[in-house]
Amino acid sequence: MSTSHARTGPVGLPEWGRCAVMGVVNVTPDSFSDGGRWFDTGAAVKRGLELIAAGADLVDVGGESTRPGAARVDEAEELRRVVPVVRELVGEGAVVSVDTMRAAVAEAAIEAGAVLVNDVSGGLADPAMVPAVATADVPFVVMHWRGFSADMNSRAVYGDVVGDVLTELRRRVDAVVEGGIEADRLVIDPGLGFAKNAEHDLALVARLGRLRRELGLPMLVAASRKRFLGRVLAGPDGTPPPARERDHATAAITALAAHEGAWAVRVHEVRASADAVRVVGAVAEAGRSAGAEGAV
Ligand code: PMM
Repeated sequence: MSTSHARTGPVGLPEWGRCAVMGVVNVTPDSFSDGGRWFDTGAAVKRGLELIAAGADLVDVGGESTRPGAARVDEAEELRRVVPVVRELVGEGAVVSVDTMRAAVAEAAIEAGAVLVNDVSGGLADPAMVPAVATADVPFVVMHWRGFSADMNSRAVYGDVVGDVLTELRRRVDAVVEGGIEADRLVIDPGLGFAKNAEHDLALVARLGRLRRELGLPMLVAASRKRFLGRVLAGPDGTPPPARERDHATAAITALAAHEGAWAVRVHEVRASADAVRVVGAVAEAGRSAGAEGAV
């Protein structure tokens, strides 16, 4: 496995020179965090363009909900939801990634202009995925995943969550490289909320820098509106705020992720995260200048 790259992101995508902001376009009736608000093509495209206007560097289009307990959508329906939205957003000049576990959907989205495949199963759900991405030669997100959403909560069992996620991700990265995807096309993702409880997610966020350094690959962090943030923000009676009231908390994770050198964050509301990334960049720059002054 390759462990270092001069680039900060995967080969095949623009270099943004800072943590990129990926805006989420869920073309689903049942996503846990935005509840189907962007379900038809026109509304989904409009949402994608709004996210770009708010500062998104790329948009991630998905047609299958992966919220805990979610049932799978069939392939024809997923294609129907995703492909026209990808095509229209690409036509508007957007950099588009496709969030899918299916090779056929990835292929159709790439054909429609998508330039990144974001597979939450890291190629495990569909054996045709890795060969399809290898052939298309596009960047690929390998997320830590232990099984489908229907029963993933029962798989949230770890000895040492950070060590176990590292080991399992490393194994997956080796497998996809073995399967023909170039290592410099890969992005890793700790898979917050996937077969993980709030303590697991927080422990992983606390060690983002270690995950990035030890795997030596660009890292995507997708904490946006997730349950662990609801747990952190819960009132005295333990009731978490609804998903849409977790955007400030999401921006806090963006600042931490950017500080730890994440390649990108995946978020539902872009503006606060784009601002957080700019602030982290300005502080880093000031730190470098202060360091240089100190050296004079
Ligand atoms: N989480 C969701 C969907 N897609 N992709 C990546 N790479 N990482 C994630 O953690 C991830 C993802 C689920 O969240 P949503 O339903 O709010 O989009």
